[in-house]
Amino acid sequence: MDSRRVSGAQPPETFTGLKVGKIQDKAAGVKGVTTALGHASKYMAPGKAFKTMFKLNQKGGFDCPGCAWPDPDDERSKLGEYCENGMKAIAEEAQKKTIDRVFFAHNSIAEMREWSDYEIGKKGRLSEPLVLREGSTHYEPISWEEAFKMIGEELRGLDTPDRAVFYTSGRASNEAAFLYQLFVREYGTNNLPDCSNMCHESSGQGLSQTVGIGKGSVTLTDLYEAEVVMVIGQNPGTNHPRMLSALERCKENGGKIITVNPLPEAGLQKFINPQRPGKMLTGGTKLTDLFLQVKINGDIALLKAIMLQLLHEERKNPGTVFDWDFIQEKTDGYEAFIESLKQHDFEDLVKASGVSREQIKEAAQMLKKSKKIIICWAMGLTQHENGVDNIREVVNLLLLKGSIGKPGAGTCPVRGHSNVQGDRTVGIWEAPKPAFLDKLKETFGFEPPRKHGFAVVDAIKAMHEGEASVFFALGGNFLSATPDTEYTAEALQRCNLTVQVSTKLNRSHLIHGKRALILPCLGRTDQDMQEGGQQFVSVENSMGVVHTSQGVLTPPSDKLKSEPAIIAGVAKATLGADSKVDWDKMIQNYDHIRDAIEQVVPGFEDYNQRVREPGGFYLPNGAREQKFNTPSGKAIFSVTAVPNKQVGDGEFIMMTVRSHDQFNTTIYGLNDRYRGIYNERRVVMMNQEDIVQAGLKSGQVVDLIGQYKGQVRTARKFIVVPYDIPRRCIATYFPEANVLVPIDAYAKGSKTPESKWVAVQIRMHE
Ligand SMILES: Nc1nc2c(c(=O)[nH]1)N[C@H]1C(S)=C(S)[C@@H](COP(=O)(O)OP(=O)(O)OC[C@H]3O[C@@H](n4cnc5c(=O)[nH]c(N)nc54)[C@H](O)[C@@H]3O)O[C@H]1N2
Ligand SMILES: Nc1nc2c(c(=O)[nH]1)N[C@H]1C(S)=C(S)[C@@H](COP(=O)(O)OP(=O)(O)OC[C@H]3O[C@@H](n4cnc5c(=O)[nH]c(N)nc54)[C@H](O)[C@@H]3O)O[C@H]1N2
Ligand code: SF4
Ligand SMILES: [Mo]
Repeated sequence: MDSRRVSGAQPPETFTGLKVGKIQDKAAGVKGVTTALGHASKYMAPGKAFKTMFKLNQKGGFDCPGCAWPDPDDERSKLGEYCENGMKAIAEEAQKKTIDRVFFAHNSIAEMREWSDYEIGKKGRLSEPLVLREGSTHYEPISWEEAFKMIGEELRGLDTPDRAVFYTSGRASNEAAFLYQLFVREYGTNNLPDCSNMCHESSGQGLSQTVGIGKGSVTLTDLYEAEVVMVIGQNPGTNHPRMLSALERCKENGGKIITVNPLPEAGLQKFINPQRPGKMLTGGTKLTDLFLQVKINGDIALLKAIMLQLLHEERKNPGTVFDWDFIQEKTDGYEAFIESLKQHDFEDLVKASGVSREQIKEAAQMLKKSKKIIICWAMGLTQHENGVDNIREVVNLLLLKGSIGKPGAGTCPVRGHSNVQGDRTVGIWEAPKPAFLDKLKETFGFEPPRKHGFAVVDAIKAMHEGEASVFFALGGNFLSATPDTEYTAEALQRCNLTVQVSTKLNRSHLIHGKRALILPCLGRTDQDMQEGGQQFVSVENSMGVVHTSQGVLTPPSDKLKSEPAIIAGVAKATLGADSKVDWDKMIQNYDHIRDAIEQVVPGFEDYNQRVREPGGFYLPNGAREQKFNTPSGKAIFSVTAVPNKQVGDGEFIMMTVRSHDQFNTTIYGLNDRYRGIYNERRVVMMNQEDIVQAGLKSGQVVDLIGQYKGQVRTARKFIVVPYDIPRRCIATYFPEANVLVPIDAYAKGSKTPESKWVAVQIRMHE
């Protein structure tokens, strides 16, 4: 299959000049702070940089637009609660430069498609609404009024609302997200795919089935108090940097850390806390006590091997390893689970995991004595065919130890986008629960659609097959974040209208439908003035705390609208006088939106009052109190199979990961400092012995070829970098390698694309 069917859908193949350095064994420290400040001062006005830094993640300040890691409930560092990557996220958003009609008149879409993602991101903030008219080569200005009218007419003209797709990325606030789903459901569809479909959907499914809530159960304080924290399939040093401070506190309290990863990620080995100067002098804290270098997708085998070992110890000394009171009173399915576990051969599991028998036994020893265990995870577990089972297996281990719903113990899926969890809480979901829809109906008096809508993969297919013809995105970069880039590009191009609500230019603006709109919005750092005065929004972090976020900077252009205001504009133009919602009132003062959320979503009682308390409030969480919202009211042990996925001869298992200099598809820079890879993203990390065996050399240029159900996908021009990674496993960066992730390869039960398991061949590039 032609590797580039849609021009400019993938980033260009040009190299930027690889430099390979040492793999780092520690994270942050002075280097982190200076890098952060360097970023801030390069792209932001100096006053702005400091203003934002000291307001970031402070009570009453704004929420970091980076990841969803929570802020401490108690005292917050005077030096600022931020990290290197949080500062990069802000510098990226609060750029001095803007782009407007002059820029777009100069640069055709065809020209912009040739730019790298890094270049695209550095052009500046979008500053006025833009339209691409049918057959045109350039975006041109359009008034807000006219843009809303165009969308309204297109949506009203569809034979069914189900022909429109409404995507959300996880940066949208609770207020924007609630209003968006309200509009979409009043319009008549549940087609609300979101980035979560590609992210923690497997966690949501796995946790709901077993402990009755699709979110984690722990708080930050629990992490400080845990006896053992397992960090599995996650790279916090890069993706959740302030988690390292929490792990440091855990260690200081005597806790132990086990990490499970195919790569020895820097941050997990050793951490120098930049916000504790005293600590910096001592060389930092060693975080990981035991590193288990698992094969890609060897986690179920590993967890089963550990549990088999625990069972063995429990049999030797009954009552000393498992928490029998908890198992008997609070769980279902123990017997069937143990029966199935016993069927596995320990040595087979050892082999399938890729970890040594001695290390597995050591892990079991550490867990055996502990009563307070937390397991943290992210994409290394969720983005697999067996992603849901991975989570269920994690829960099995915690249940055996009674390690959930008590201090220092529980589940900790670490969320990605800063409000992805809140978006789901307030209704962004293609598969809403009937109770939620009933409440919408009761509150607003319209009949919400009951049929489930499209998740991300289904939405792409529907557009590709002509079943959907309008694509609307509230944030994100759909083209580059989704799997099977060329296929997705074709899908978007088949739409009649594509609309992107965005802060910055990205590739999804350049691969568009027959007509396209860019609607520029305020970002987290911007002040949001409405008729009722300056507004704040609210977000929910990874641990279920809802708190405010209020921008501090003057917006880069007076032609920007807030996300809620854009949604209200589209809703009015689409639904007209028939709408049951007073859209103007909602926007006049966001307290009205919060009042509506309070009426519809349980747990938001006195929302407006409680969210104004410094630090916000915790949402109810049954699992945190051992109240499991399952049909039996008990937590459920699961029987899972060891994945039996093999690659063919000469094939490798590829995982796509983030570099240290990116936030998803936003490329801040070209370095992956901790991994010692500089100035290049088109690399493939390979085991040295595999390189030799395949007749390749370090620095060689190769093509990656995926064969899936008879289809061939190619990603050309990647440079071989020898790396400490298990045999037959390779790693590339997302989004360069997304073209190789087949649209039909996704997790059973959650439809999360298998971005961490792609079978590929490696060929010398000719
Ligand atoms: N700076 C920065 N911060 C971010 C993001 C970003 O792009 N940049 N993205 C945000 C988002 S949306 C998300 S979802 C999170 C993502 O956070 P992570 O999940 O930490 O991100 P990934 O780079 O996808 O890394 C996955 C980790 O899992 C490991 N891994 C891969 N396959 C396996 C496996 O089969 N088993 C095990 N045990 N490990 C495996 C990889 O080696 C890697 O260390 O970060 C959020 N925060
Ligand atoms: N191969 C592979 N693919 C993956 C992953 C992987 O690990 N491997 N990870 C997946 C995961 S975990 C996720 S979450 C998705 C991410 O998918 P998305 O959320 O769709 O992607 P982002 O790159 O985070 O979106 C960045 C864009 O959002 C816009 N933006 C930024 N801030 C704002 C804002 O405040 N408002 C609005 N309206 N727009 C804003 C900017 O225009 C920016 O270009 O990607 C997934 N794709
Ligand atoms: S850990 Fe995440 S939320 Fe916290 S400052 Fe860093 S990027 Fe922002
Ligand atoms: Mo994510």
